[in-house]
Amino acid sequence: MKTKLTTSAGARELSRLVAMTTLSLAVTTLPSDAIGQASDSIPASRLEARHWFRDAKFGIFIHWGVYSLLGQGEWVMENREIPVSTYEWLATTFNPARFDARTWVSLAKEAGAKYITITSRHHDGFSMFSTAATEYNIVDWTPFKRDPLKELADECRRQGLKLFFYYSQLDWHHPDYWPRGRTGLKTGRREEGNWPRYLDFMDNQLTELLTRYGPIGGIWFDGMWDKPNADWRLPTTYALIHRLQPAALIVPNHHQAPLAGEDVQTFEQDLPGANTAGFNTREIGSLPLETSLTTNNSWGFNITDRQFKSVRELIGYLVRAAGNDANLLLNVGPRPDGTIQPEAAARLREMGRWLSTYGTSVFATRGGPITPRPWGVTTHRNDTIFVHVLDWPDQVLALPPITDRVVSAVMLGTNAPVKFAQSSAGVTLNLPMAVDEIDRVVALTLARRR
Ligand code: JFZ
Repeated sequence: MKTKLTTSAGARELSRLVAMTTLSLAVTTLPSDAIGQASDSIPASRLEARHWFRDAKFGIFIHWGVYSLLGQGEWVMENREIPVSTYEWLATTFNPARFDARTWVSLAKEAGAKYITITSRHHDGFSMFSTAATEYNIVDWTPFKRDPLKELADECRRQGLKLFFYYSQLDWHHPDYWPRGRTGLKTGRREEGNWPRYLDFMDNQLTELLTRYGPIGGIWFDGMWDKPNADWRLPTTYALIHRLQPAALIVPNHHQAPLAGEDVQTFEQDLPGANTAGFNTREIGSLPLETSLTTNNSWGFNITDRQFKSVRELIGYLVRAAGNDANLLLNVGPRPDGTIQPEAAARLREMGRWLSTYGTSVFATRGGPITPRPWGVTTHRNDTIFVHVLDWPDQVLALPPITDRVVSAVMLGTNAPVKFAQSSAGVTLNLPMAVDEIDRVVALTLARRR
């Protein structure tokens, strides 16, 4: 394996290796009786939380930590082979004076997002919250001395967004992360450690995250792929989480078919079922789905990454995710001073502006009766099917047959009637030719609720 890895290429390289061993992971680390989460034993509050999650459709992912200081992404410690001692010094300089929870949450809200998922601890092992489990945390280790997660949790509650905590199981700093996995091999740590003690450390931190921040949306796990054959004690950890907050969702980023106790199936840089990124499973289960996406090509702040996706692309992604019955978790990597890059903020605001008109065709919908097509997708709610025409140059669009009778068709936004014809061969729509429209959304009203 290459030792120098760029963020995405590195992760991709790893995941190819990981893919070969994932099956054994699923089988060896999860005795079937240990988690025992048959669907009928899931409490109503969590089923309700899953339902909320499906309706939410749009979340903001935030990668923010000590690595933001260097502006080279969240993998900089690994990619530049920074030893623990040097990185520890770097961490003493973290002082995001311009961090303001209200600004971040307001932006997420303006974007139309319903939840935020933020890095509480990434692979660099630095805790971005107050914790008694290690001094290596933002309150005890830095001049900042504040707990941004607490400020965000309070602000999210005020503004009605849910907050999820990303939590890395992989750690490039902790001495007890041993035996080592595929990464974190050049950090100058002693070649010894106590794995069960590391797992206890994680459980202690998770206990803090689940007891000190009020009700949270859930935990977004990442990093098991570093040691696919290790015993991660998932049954214990998952049971702990479900005991402390029965409604908190467990969102794993292991890219396998879901394991017992988990609530959401995730995809990364790909729509469900697709696998252009090379590390996603094509197997789609029955859990709520979420797909994460970078705004440019980086998760953590990258000062030279100018490859921001256009508003059209981002909205297209959100809509196609919805048409695939999945949420979009769209990432921003705030700068070390605590501000969000204007390029990202502007795009989020534009998405919010679009959603203020078209949100009804996205939020609280489910994937529609017509499976995703190159021209676009369908979503549906009650007696309405929303046809999202994203990429179709023509006026007439022919849809395959829909079982219910269509009684009316209008353009969402203007309510202008759309001529249509329904036969056993399908439904043809006569669309207005608006060349610059991001998404021509046609609302079809059916004779009855589906
Ligand atoms: C992970 C992290 O390594 C990355 O820094 C970022 O936080 C992203 C959201 O998640 O990237 C991954 C995770 C899992 C795999 C590949 C990349 N995987 O399972 O192959």
